Amino acid sequence: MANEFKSGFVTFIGRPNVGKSTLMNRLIGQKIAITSSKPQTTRNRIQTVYTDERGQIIFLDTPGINKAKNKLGNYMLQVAERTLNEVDVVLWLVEPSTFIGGGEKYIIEQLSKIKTPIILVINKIDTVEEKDILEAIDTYKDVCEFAEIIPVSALKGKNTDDVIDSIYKYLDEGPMYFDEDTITDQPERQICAELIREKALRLLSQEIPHGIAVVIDAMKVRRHGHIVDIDATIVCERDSHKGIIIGKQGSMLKKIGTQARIEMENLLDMKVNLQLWVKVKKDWRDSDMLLKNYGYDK
Ligand code: GDP
Ligand code: K
Ligand code: MG
Repeated sequence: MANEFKSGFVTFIGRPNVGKSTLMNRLIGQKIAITSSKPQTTRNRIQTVYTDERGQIIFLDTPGINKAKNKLGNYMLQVAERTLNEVDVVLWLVEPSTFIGGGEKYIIEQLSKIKTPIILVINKIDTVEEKDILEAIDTYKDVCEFAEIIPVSALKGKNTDDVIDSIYKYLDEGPMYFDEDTITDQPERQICAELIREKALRLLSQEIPHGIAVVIDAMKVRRHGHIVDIDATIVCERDSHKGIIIGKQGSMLKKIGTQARIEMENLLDMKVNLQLWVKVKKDWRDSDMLLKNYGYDK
């Protein structure tokens, strides 16, 4: 019999900065460039999709499981607990340490209530020595019932393939939920806007970037040829900011555009013709209407 196609849902938990985003990018990044992405009904919970010949893994975001301080916190906690119970595998990321802090203890408490297989991922092993890894394993191995314990470096890509292999052990036969070329439910437009914002954040001085938003005005694939025309606007709060964003004879805007374009071409797997504009909208951050218009209505 041919191998069955497996699929299932996986969520990451772990303290801030333990490397969840880095690991997620690493796991899905090695495979595919986006050529299509369709919004789904469960969209706000789905983050990324990994597909290979064995099956499909959908990585979900879990709202933080920090102690609840108010009603909203309580609600988030319930959602988080439900997510932990509903997924097929939980990946818990920790640092290679022999100290189990308060943040970890709270997570352990939550994990003790669920029946989902838990894979302990000890991340950032590139920062310590072999013996420290062993000590960390020793520290953690009995705090929960783990399906697997995997030391990795998400940053360097060390042992990250083992994470995928281990996840598959705990998935059953299932459907292909998304096209094999889907890697995220985020619309391409939004990712392209974020790429421009990221470049602006990195290239501009401190004060301006917080006052900017990026809007994709148009995104059209040319009918013949492998090229997409993208028009985008950087919105800022002051005329003086506009001058800085554009730079001497357009030099700053050109830099932002070039860096963003290169990443868009990788992402879309197409040539990109990017036209960037800069507009001033005073106080856009205080205007519900404008916030909505710029995609921040959540
Ligand atoms: P998150 O808050 O859990 O999503 O953590 P991030 O993925 O944003 O990572 C936080 C920081 O840790 C970033 O500066 C990463 O570059 C760094 N980081 C993540 N994984 C590793 C790793 O394997 N080794 C090292 N040295 N740094 C890492
Ligand atoms: K972070
Ligand atoms: Mg993160």
